[in-house]
Amino acid sequence: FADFSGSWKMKSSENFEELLKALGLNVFLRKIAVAAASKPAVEITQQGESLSIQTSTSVRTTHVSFTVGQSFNETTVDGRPCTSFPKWETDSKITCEQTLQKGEGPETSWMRELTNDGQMILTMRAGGVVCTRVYERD
Ligand code: TDA
Repeated sequence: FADFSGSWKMKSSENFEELLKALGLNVFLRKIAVAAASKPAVEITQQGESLSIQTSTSVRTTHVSFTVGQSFNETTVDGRPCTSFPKWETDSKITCEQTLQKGEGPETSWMRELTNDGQMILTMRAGGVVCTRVYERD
């Protein structure tokens, strides 16, 4: 399997605000989130199929640890508790479907892929909206 380990910085982001809109965030929170999310620092450690991902921004830092093939608890981008199920889509791509623990909302998922040229692509979905963020090693 691919090794996602490393320190990553974001190179480009598409549709992040649209994603937040699909999640129901009001314009005030969206502006704060978009500004914060424009400079994330992502730190990944991986051992075999177990990953630990810390994403730091000025307003929020999240930390998730999971093993591909096993469900785990995390939160959606808008902070709602969900159960996630990560699986290998290819040997360099993890797809993760999320199920809200309570309440209703659009279907959400994320995907992380390591490209041949060493970039990482994070794709996040909410309903029909797809946000794509490209990272390179710091
Ligand atoms: O991994 O590139 C990523 C996604 C980073 C998302 C950062 C979100 C920042 C703040 C969200 C605040 C939501 C407002 C309630």
